[in-house]
Amino acid sequence: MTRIDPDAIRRGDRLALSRALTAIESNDPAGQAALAALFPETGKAHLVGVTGSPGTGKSTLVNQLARYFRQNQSPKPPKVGIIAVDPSSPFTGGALLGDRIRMQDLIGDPEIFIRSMASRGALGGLSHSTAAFATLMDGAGYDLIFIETVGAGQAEVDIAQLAHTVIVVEAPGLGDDIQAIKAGILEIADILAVNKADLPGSENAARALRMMLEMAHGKGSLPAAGKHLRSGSPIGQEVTQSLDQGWDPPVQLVTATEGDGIPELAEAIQSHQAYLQSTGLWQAKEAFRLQKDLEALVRDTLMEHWREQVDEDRFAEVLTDLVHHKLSPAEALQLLL
Ligand SMILES: Nc1nc2c(ncn2[C@@H]2O[C@H](COP(=O)(O)OP(=O)(O)OP(=O)(O)O)[C@@H](O)[C@H]2O)c(=O)[nH]1
Ligand SMILES: [Mg+2]
Repeated sequence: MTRIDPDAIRRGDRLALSRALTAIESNDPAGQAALAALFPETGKAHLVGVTGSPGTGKSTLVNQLARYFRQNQSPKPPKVGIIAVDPSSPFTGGALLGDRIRMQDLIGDPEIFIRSMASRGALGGLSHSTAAFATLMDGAGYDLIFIETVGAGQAEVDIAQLAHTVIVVEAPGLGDDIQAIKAGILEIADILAVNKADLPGSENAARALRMMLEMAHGKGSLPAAGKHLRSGSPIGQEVTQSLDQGWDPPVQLVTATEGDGIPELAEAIQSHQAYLQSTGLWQAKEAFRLQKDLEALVRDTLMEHWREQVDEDRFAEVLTDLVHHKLSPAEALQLLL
């Protein structure tokens, strides 16, 4: 086990933070030890998820937002952390390289910390590691943390659970917008950014999204911010039920490459934060995420303990009987536990 000094992370030592993140990724207990030491001081950072189809301009957008917050927020600009989650790294190595180049102009700023993550097989899964990354950055004093994920299946559900604010990035010419909406992307969006507004079709895409939103958030439905809190969390339920004022996800046109629309997007991010804090949803989201995170961790840990204890031959035997339909899954479970 490597030794990582939590005080160094607190002081803003980037190398110490970097080493802690690496330890988390590789299941080195030093990572969790650092996290445990910092944990009491965390829970302050605003976690902003940025998700959407590949190539919509998420990295370019995050780059611009980070710069904007650093340059235009007085008196004290926030320290900005960026986590680029890459769930399928063997296939998107090129994209990651692109991210590095695009994010290059942020690198000179000592108050911006960028880290990409390609973690599989970590206890608690990818979302657990992402949460741990965010917590460590929070402990290192980063006030605003962007988490970029490619919106594909589970990843977008995970980001809705982790982030306080979810920005869904769309772009014209990437196929059927309705398709993206079907995939549940509207469910999780607190803010919709239609990027590449310099290209034809962006106005139409924005209009289509606004229409879909109006239908989805019509009378009687829950506000987007509370939606994914409904299931499984008693705390979330209480808060969403007591909400008398909802949040209407804005649809904003941006041209990330030029910086057009970035100030408005930054403002929407801050309004959403204020909304969460004034309604109690901020705490509800935090509680819900910690609950889900703990459950995933318990599940993985129990599974690991069980695999260590179960007799390999016995397991193979039962599995063979299951495959040959001599045992039902429930009977197999009875024999193994
Ligand atoms: N025309 C135009 N191109 C843009 C804009 N924003 C980004 N791009 C281009 O779109 C491409 C993809 O941008 P990225 O920022 O890497 O997109 P991404 O969503 O992070 O991509 P992945 O991480 O691979 O999913 C790049 O070539 C950008 O230069 C924009 O506002 N207008
Ligand atoms: Mg990217």
